[in-house]
Amino acid sequence: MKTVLVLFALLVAGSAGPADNVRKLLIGFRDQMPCGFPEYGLPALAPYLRDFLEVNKTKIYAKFEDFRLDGLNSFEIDDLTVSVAVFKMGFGFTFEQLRLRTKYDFDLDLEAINPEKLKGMPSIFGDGTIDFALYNLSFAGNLALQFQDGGSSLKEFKLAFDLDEVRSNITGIFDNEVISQFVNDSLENGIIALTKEVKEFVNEVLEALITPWGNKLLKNVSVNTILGLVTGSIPPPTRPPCLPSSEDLSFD
Ligand SMILES: *[C@@H]1O[C@H](CO)[C@@H](O)[C@H](O)[C@H]1NC(C)=O
Ligand SMILES: *[C@@H]1O[C@H](CO)[C@@H](O)[C@H](O)[C@H]1NC(C)=O
Ligand SMILES: *[C@@H]1O[C@H](CO)[C@@H](O)[C@H](O)[C@H]1NC(C)=O
Ligand SMILES: *[C@@H]1O[C@H](CO)[C@@H](O)[C@H](O)[C@H]1NC(C)=O
Ligand SMILES: CC(=O)N[C@H]1CO[C@H](CO)[C@@H](O)[C@@H]1O
Repeated sequence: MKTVLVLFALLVAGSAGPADNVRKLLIGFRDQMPCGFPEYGLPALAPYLRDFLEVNKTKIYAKFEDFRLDGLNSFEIDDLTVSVAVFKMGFGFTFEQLRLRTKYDFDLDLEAINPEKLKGMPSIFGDGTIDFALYNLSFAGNLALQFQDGGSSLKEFKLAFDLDEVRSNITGIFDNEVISQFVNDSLENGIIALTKEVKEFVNEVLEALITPWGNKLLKNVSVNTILGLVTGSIPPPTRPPCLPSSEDLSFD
């Protein structure tokens, strides 16, 4: 019975292909980012502002004040393929500009993280300001969904990132101007030259960070909802127009 319904949904989906429907959803999401998604408990994301953020664990202390991230809505969709039959999607996004500014206070005890391998390593600390921008940060990858208990989750999630340019002005690293200058220079000139191995490591870290978050989001989303959104039989949510707030992306 379910299969018949699903096939029917596919047949009546009309002329717009699944990739077009997903593209529309993503663009609707992007346009709404300056206003946020109160129905999902998400605040405004472009810019994303937090007065205060603090992490205080045994190995790491981090505090951020006047945290501001601009440009989350600066992404373009380069590529999108949707295969409804196997619930797979391929994607490519480019964030034209992302800029992070914040006051920070940071202390990371390297030795405590791995007492054997990092024995004798000094802790990494700093207290100052961060102004950091990324240009043309792109993500390409694919995902596949699986369904259980009326919800869904990621069965597969692969990601590869790339980057054109970095600008960095972080002050107060080790409380030392020369070291801060050195780190900024290394970030600006070193990240782009990242070796394949380092990139693969970063990709894996990103996959590990995003997967639980994605699964949480998908937990209550049924196969029928996904099919409805992808085939266009469930129209994207309509919201009052969201006027973009002023973003400040120019790095001085
Ligand atoms: C972090 O937590 C520890 C233990 O709970 C506490 O002693 C310490 O004062 C906290 N540090 C800061 C900066 O709040
Ligand atoms: C970002 O990509 C666009 C399009 O390829 C290009 O015109 C622009 O110069 C790039 N920006 C940087 C900072 O490399
Ligand atoms: C770096 O940040 C500091 C502190 O905000 C500021 O005084 C300085 O002008 C900035 N330098 C550059 C090159 O942007
Ligand atoms: C999923 O639904 C259950 C039951 O309705 C609810 O308790 C839970 O908070 C929901 N989880 C998410 C992530 O929305
Ligand atoms: C605080 C600091 O040293 N900022 C420097 C970081 O590096 C860039 C690039 O060399 C400089 O422009 C900043 O002044």
